[in-house]
Amino acid sequence: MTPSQRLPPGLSDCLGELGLSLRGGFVFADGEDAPAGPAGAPAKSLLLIGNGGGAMWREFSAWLDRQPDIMADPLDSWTVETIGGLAAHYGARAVYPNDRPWHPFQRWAMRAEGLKASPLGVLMHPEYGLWHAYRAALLFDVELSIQAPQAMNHPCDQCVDQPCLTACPVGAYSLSGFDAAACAAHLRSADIEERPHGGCSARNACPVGAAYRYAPAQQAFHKRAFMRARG
Ligand code: B12
Repeated sequence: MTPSQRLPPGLSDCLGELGLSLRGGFVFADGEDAPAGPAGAPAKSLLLIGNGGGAMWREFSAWLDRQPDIMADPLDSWTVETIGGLAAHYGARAVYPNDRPWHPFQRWAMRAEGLKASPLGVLMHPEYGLWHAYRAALLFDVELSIQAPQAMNHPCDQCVDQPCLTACPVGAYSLSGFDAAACAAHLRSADIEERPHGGCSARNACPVGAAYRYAPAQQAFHKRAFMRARG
């Protein structure tokens, strides 16, 4: 058996400077269908990187202001530039949520952090609520010493009213799933910038992690990206 190696020193601090954080990780089981690591063979370990709240937005916006050209997907470009650099430094291979074919980021997050899905499908975090996302995963050829996630409280279990399921003006969310077409059609007909929160009424109706709600500019940015993804 390969001895476990400690986590890359300084990685958390580097991520903190970008407004990001290490969101746990795991060691792939023997024979598991793992994505390729940096050497091309199936990776042994995975570390998940994400944002909780809007700290990343400040760093990203400052970077965007310095860019000479308009980009199609600036957040993806920023992420590849920053995390890609860290991956090279630490001998890892970075993969991103928008890579095709899609990697199972939510499944990885459930495993790494012990989170569960909210009724909206977005994973619920006991501290950040619905105001968090994943920006990259680092794949390593070595077995890292990674603690299993602690048992997490799942706030949706105690939420009787479930305001997230009734706040959407076009009923895009229901227990049978998310109607992305209805959401996109509504957004196209409304002026996102005129909404006080700039984004999704269902997500904003959730009381958990209210202190981490993204600023209206960030919410509107993600909504515009969603509309581009929907064509
Ligand atoms: C395609 C996509 C979309 C599509 C379709 C989403 C859909 N509901 O089908 C569109 C454009 C509509 C979309 C919208 C949004 N998305 Co999206 N999306 C993705 C993307 C790129 C791929 C999803 C996928 O198919 N993955 C491949 C499968 C194999 O991975 P998976 O982990 O197994 O995912 C599956 C499970 O999570 C499962 N699932 C869903 N709910 C539950 C519940 C339980 C209990 C279980 C077991 C499984 C399960 O469904 C997923 C798809 O099959 C992912 C990033 C990624 N690579 O995963 C982001 C991702 C899922 N999206 C994300 C977000 C934040 C959003 C939006 C809020 C963005 C916005 N501002 O509008 C909305 C929310 C819409 C919603 N409620 O679903 C985040 C979720 C973060 C989180 N906290 O959970 C992700 C992970 C991206 C990221 N950078 O972090 N998205």
